[in-house]
Amino acid sequence: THLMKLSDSTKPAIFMDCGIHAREWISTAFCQWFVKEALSTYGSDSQMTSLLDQMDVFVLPVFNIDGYDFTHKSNRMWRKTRSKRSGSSCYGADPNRNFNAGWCTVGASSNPCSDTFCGHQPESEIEVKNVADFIRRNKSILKAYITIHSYSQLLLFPYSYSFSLAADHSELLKVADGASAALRSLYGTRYTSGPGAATIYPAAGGSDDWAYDLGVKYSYTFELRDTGRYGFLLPESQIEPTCEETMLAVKYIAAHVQKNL
Ligand code: 0X9
Ligand code: ZN
Ligand code: ZN
Repeated sequence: THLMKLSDSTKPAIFMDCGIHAREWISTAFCQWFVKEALSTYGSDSQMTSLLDQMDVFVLPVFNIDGYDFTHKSNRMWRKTRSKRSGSSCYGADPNRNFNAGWCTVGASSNPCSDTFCGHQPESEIEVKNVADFIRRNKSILKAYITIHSYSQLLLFPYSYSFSLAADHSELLKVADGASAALRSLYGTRYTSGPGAATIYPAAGGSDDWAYDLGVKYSYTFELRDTGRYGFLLPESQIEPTCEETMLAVKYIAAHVQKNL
């Protein structure tokens, strides 16, 4: 993706991506919703207006484009990228195991046919390399990294590659609990927040841990609806309510980041 930014200022920024995992369709729906909502409420919603006046928000709407396309055309349950490398007949690596954070030490597989294949080396996947390069290049302005997955209704933060607590653990937990409460206030959807390893499972090579260790303090992974009834096949009727409630949590995190600039 090529982009230009014409601006006389370098504002502090938030980076958000959706669709790291191909089959998590509610994730890509959310980034689209977020952009629509941001543009349509700027100027009327005081929080959105102040947020966009003070900060830039970089949105990567479909991180794993080839995988996403594959879920529409061939296999709805595909998770990984679609890269091909000689030496194996299997395609792709798990982009959320391919970042250079405790790479392939836990909760990841070195078998190219596994759904959690970590890749032949960190950042072997072009999608991961490009995002990592962008974040490295912009690290002085990036104040938050938010990545949207599904499903399980969790709000996770570092670490997942280890059970050690992040240096900012108590602040990250406090903000996550506040964001979960904001989310729940709309339709009563219950989220659990906590560090990845203890809350979902230990797994290395994730984007959240990598961004955090690079210095992006407010690093969060959302696991959107539901808790397993429909799983990745979340019905269309739940897209709008899921996006609306998730907006409240993302805005809560953004407000906290803004307050601490
Ligand atoms: O396993 C993952 O990558 C995420 N769960 S999912 O069901 N969407 O695949 C959780 C990621 C939590 N963070 C890290 N493992 N770093
Ligand atoms: Zn995922
Ligand atoms: Zn709305």
